[in-house]
Amino acid sequence: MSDPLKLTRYTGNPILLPSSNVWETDNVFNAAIVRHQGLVYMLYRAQGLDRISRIGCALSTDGHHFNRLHEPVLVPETEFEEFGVEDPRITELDGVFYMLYTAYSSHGTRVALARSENLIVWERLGIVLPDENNKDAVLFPEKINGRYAMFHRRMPDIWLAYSDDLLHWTAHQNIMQPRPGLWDSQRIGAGGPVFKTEAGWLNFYHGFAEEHMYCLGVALHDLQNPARVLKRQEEPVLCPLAPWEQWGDVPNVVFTCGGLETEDEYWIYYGGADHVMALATVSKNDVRTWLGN
Ligand code: BMA
Repeated sequence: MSDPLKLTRYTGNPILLPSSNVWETDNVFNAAIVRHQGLVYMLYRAQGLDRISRIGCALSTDGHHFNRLHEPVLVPETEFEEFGVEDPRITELDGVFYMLYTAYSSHGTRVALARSENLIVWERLGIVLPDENNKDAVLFPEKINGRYAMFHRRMPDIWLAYSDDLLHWTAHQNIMQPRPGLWDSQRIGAGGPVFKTEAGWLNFYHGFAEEHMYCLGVALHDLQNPARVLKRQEEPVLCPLAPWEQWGDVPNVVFTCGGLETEDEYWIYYGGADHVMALATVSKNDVRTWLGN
């Protein structure tokens, strides 16, 4: 048995802080990450003094240094978004970007879908899981057996569902549950879009335990049938240890909504303490070693 897989923090963390823009003076966190036309786009959840979540956008050439747009790209509009639009996860399918996000209102939390061709102008497609409190939904980067696939979260578990049009979801399956006594003992939720490897889909997910701590973990899902969890590490890959992860708006939180694949590494972007954005990486060699165990 080799050592457990761990993420390594980027030394320049945190990589995005709140700014003097009124809609993002308090917190910038839980961002989707996408490569597009030679740039890295970070679409992050932002909160100002009104505590309403909006989605801001920052751009980078190297994935480390970001310049932000001064206006948010998605602001609450519908009755389901009264308290905010939260935790975007973006997947590119056939040249179109799809964002699943949490619409939060007095109705509760709903999974909503929007589409864009440039990551700046978004068109709402609606609530995709009506009449249920749900969040942490993320689309797979390709169809599986001819259908779109997504993870979502029915408390406290990760679920899988399929669709032909991205709007109507069927074949819901409960595929992964919290593990008593471990760091993910209370509830779990998917992270960003899964990464494809020869061995399966790599899923960096979050888990929450009694001590009120959010950590990140890793699981591997079968390529043809992601409901089959082939491997799931007992230890977390990242827990709140750095000051910006332990102290912020909500203490002791690392929470991911997206990452990037480079030639040699996976880059996992995450919110620290619901307050800032940070980055941690893992080499593909280490992942291969972990897969071989
Ligand atoms: C979850 C989500 C995340 C948040 C986390 C920790 O329920 O709301 O946006 O980062 O709690 O507060």
